[in-house]
Amino acid sequence: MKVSLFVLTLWCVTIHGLLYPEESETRQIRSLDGLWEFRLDEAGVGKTEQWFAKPHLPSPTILMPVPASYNDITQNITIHQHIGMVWYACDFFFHNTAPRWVLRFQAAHYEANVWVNGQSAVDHSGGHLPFEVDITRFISSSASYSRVRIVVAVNNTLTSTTLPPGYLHIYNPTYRVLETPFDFFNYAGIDRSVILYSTSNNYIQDITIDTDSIDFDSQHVATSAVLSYSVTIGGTTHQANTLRLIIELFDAQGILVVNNTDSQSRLIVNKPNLWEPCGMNHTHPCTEESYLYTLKVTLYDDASPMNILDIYRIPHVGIRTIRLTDSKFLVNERPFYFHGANAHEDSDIRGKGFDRVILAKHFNLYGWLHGNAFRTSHYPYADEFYAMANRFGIAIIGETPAVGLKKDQFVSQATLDHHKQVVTEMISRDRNHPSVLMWSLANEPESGDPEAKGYFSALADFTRLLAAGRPITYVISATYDSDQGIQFFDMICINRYFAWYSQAGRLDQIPSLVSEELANWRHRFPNKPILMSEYGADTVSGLHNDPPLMFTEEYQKDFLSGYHGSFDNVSSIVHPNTGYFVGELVWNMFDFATDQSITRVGGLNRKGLFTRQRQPKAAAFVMKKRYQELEFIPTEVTH
Ligand code: GCB
Repeated sequence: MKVSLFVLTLWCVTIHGLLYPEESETRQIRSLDGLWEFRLDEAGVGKTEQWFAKPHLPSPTILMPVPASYNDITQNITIHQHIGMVWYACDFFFHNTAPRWVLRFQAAHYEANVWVNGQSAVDHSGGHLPFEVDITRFISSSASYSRVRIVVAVNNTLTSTTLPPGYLHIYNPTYRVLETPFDFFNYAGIDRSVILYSTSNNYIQDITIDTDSIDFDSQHVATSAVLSYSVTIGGTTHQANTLRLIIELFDAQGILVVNNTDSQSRLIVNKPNLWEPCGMNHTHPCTEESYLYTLKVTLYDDASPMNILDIYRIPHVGIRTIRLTDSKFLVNERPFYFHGANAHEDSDIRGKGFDRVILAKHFNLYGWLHGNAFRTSHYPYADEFYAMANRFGIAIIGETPAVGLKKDQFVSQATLDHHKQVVTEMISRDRNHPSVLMWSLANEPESGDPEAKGYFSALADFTRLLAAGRPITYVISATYDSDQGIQFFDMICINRYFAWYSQAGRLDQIPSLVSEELANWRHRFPNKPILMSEYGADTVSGLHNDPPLMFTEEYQKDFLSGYHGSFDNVSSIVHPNTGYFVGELVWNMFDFATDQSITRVGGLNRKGLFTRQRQPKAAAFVMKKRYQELEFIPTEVTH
């Protein structure tokens, strides 16, 4: 089929997914990661003094690794706790070997302004999602190579309308404090990779792919699946009448399964291999790979035979369905029970900086723990986390950076608009990942506030139109009888800290309090499954006491175990007919950095099953044993 002009003009009004930069026969990729020039701009004068137009940033500059948060790279406390603007710059030789070049930042926290060769190229607000700009126009097209300078100003100041919000208090010129209504350090800088990639003038701009349905036989073997897809073309329009597409789906062995030439259509896959979360009794262990297909899209120009313009592959197409009943979370029509631990993008020295060493260790520890799920608390993670989760069958609850919302935000149209923008960017980026099973739109808003009702009603209505087949939720700290917003969502996710933030030290109180809490939520919302999205206790590695006292390894073990009986009593897999509880996620997988405070020894939240250096505490072995046992609970097919 011809790619219509309609499709070509549509991209002007649609927000596209910013396809992950993949190398191909037609696309070159160049990493700009490395040591960049860096300096603070404490006086906030860089823009008026036009630092972006100078051959060097004014001294003093230091070398700063990209990607990394800048805070913990030096011994300088001023850099560690800086609030405001910082500047980065890098020069490189650019070889003019393709018609179109795109500069992409995988993320910069929070507000970023980018100049290329002294000219303003792109601005972005929001610290956890990618942004990119076509920089071809800034570069000489006649020379075969040229020197290019990129300058980036990054401002980490949070305000009442950023996500997450923050409040700057200026007590005097030397005493400024950024109050952050959330419990993690506000790491900042260019903390994910910077990439330059090429395309042709006409190029594949966006691809979406979803599993519409799967047919099963009486043994619950999948007999066929229907996938729907859509491809958007970007670029100059003069060739539109002669542009053509080929869409091909390959299996894991690289064998062509099905193809099509429409820009938007359906693919029927016979005897599909399904993507499944690991570690349920009927699937693969979490150390083995889940089944993935590859979608290859080829764009070519019919007017010039064999003129291939662009090739893009999505290497992680998973065939699977998601369906909620009033008491179960079904994946491929089998009850799925989330079990694992949430995390932060956080590690020594790097802060939030993306690092493949940390990524690989994270997933190896997940396999060791037999965890099959985590929430991207409290913001969208680097794309590479989702790619690994697709591969190993780890379920993800993708979360926005809306943590710590209260009345100030609920009454602000600017916040709601920005929240919608972030939801749109997150879903556009992550919708093709089979691992993403649900969207969480916020963490612990003050949802007992009457103003929360209208805010979350509007946000839920907006998100449903984009949700790409996933349920939506937000994570609740409010009480069951005060929450105003979750009525508009599909699932109840609650964070509870009995015997920690309340009933301190009273492990004996946990079972009755947890059971009562779950029963109360169920009573108010009999049609929504419930998940415990956080529970945990700070634990200083190596601190012991018997009987168990708070902060000891013994306490963490007994604290976590204390919750499990109550979970099992209403579990949707232990009690398929009466259960409604669909999962448990420990807070936290690793100790992580926070602001300094009297409750955070050494500036760390120590609720990790593992230390920040990724070594297990005693409770990690308790959780590993429990998760291994959970895998053997047989689950019943629902159709
Ligand atoms: C929570 C928050 C999380 C905190 C945690 C804690 O409820 O969602 O961000 O880190 O409690 O340890 O206090």
